[in-house]
Amino acid sequence: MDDPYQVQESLSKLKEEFEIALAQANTAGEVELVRVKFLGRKSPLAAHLKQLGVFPPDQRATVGKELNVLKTTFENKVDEKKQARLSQSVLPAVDVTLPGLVHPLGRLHPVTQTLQRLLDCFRPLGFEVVEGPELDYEFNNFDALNIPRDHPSRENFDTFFVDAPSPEPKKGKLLLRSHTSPVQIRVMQSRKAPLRIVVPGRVYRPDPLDASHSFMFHQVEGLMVDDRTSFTDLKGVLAHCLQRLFGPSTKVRFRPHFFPFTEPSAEVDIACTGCKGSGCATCGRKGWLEILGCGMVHPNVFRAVGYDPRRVQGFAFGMGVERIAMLTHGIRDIRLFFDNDLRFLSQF
Ligand code: 2U9
Repeated sequence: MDDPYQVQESLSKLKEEFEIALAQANTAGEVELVRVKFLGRKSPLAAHLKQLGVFPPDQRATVGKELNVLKTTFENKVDEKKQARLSQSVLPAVDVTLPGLVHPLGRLHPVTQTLQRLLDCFRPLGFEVVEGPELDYEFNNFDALNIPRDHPSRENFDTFFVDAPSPEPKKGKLLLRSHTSPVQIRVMQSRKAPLRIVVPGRVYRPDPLDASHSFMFHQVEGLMVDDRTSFTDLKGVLAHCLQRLFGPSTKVRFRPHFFPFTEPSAEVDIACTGCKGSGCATCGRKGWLEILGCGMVHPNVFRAVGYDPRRVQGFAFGMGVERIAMLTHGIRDIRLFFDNDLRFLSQF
């Protein structure tokens, strides 16, 4: 394009295009794009400036001047638009009379809440809270608890064995504990009597999943060992805690039962919280709800940990935390605890 008139025509078209593009640019980013398009290294204006040399010297000054005027015009208009956008984006004044933002608070899971309430019943009676590994040896989970390898009671504690070599083959295979009792075994192996401990934690059993069974659930177990500890102590401690949990007038009954690790053993019921004993759907018309199991520690358990059963006596108990949470809140399906649905969880 070596004709100054042609250049002038092209520049006035360019100016028109520039005006439209700048008017349509609404954000700082869009204004910057207009600047690059009309003033950048690859812009038509830059191309014209590069071609100035094709004009004879007398025309070159005129065309050059026109190009420079247009360049300055573009630059000024882009700057103006940028300034205007900056002054518009100043934050609006804060209305201090508006109510504050409410930040939603998290809460403890209903199983954790129940677990803490249970532990709080035993702490004031001198019971220390102890935790231990979820992965343990066959010896600690079964043998030390008077559940020998061929004993039919072992079938009640169906087990997840771990497919890995045992670091201590003398203690048997590795497994996911089926109750928290192996922790009490570990405590007795490492400490002398007297002992008062409560042991909370997850336990694992390969039960098919249904409304009342989960392959993982929580237990609280307890153990008291002293030179003289009686079934009366056991009844007193458990009745006190159950009445603290379910109300001072809650009726408690002990039914004879069998556990390999305690002798004598009992299951403990409370009068149904739904019907107060007259019979309803919650208690299956029995009037009573089974809450926990307990008994006097079997002499073989003391022998397995190196305690002398002629010198010490003890009681033990165990309960399922989900079961107690279900009874307390009238929850009919254990799976609700593990679905992590906030519509359920935020009710507690
Ligand atoms: C040691 C000695 C004895 C713990 C006990 C129970 C009775 C019991 C069940 C309740 C419902 C397990 O969660 S559940 O399925 N537990 O009935 N547990 S006595 O006895 C022990 C523990 C450790 C050294």
